Amino acid sequence: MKQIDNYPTRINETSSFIERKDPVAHKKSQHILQVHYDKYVENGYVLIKGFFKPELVQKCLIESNGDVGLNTLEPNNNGVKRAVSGFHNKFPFKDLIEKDELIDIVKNILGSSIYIHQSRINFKKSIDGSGWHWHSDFETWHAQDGMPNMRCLTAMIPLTENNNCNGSLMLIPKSHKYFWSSSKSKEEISPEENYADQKEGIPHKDAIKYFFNKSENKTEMIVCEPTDLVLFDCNTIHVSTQNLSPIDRTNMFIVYNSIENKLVEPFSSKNIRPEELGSRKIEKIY
Ligand SMILES: O=C(O)CCC(=O)C(=O)O
Repeated sequence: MKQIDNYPTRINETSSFIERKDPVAHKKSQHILQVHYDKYVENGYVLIKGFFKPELVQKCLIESNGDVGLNTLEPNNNGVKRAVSGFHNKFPFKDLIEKDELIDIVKNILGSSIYIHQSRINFKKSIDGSGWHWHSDFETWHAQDGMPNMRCLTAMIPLTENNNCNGSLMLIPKSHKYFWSSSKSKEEISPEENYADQKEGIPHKDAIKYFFNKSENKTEMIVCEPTDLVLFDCNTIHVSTQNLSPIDRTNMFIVYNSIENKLVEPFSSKNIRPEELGSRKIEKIY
């Protein structure tokens, strides 16, 4: 039976907005404060200070420099490593990713058992590390990976300081409530190319203005430090600019998906992306 496409994208000649059809959260875990849960539901993200032990975060930072997964290079051919993905079964990363309280929070928000759709570290090297344009992760995961619905979230775990000048993540509060359906691309772009340097699924200026207006013209830069945790919904619109500071900025991103939202055929792509970018094997269910 063909899966219903609740969020068609990269199919039509023009772009449009679609109201979100899925709940943002199902339940509050005992391990998250009410104020944090409410912020997550209302804004589509929340910053929780001091969630992890510094020693473990430091260990992950050190290990991230080794050969831990599928490497992606910066798009400008400078040979600099942009990201690595697919390391969630390896130590010491596994210890952060499987922290009981985190798993419980995510399972309650997503309202089911969960598995890891993607694990990645973005290196954002000093000066050489480029950024990511405005996008909703779900738009890509739906189009290219066949993720049916918005029942997925990302835990961002800063391994270094994220400050005002090293390309910290910026999000548009409340943008998770609407899906921006992208117009069809005029040229064929491979999934690998689009991952290293996103060209498809980037909302145009007027779409960004629309999201701004819905959020009372706000964006929020997430200034945070190692030991903090940022949770953001799969459809929250975000951007991340180049790191022009003299110090590298390294962040880990763990994408948890509901077991009731497993990948099907991509909704708008002929190719299946590598296992490291969109897991189909599901080695472990939490
Ligand atoms: O590294 C960052 O700050 C965010 C990158 C991003 O937007 C993404 O990987 O989807």
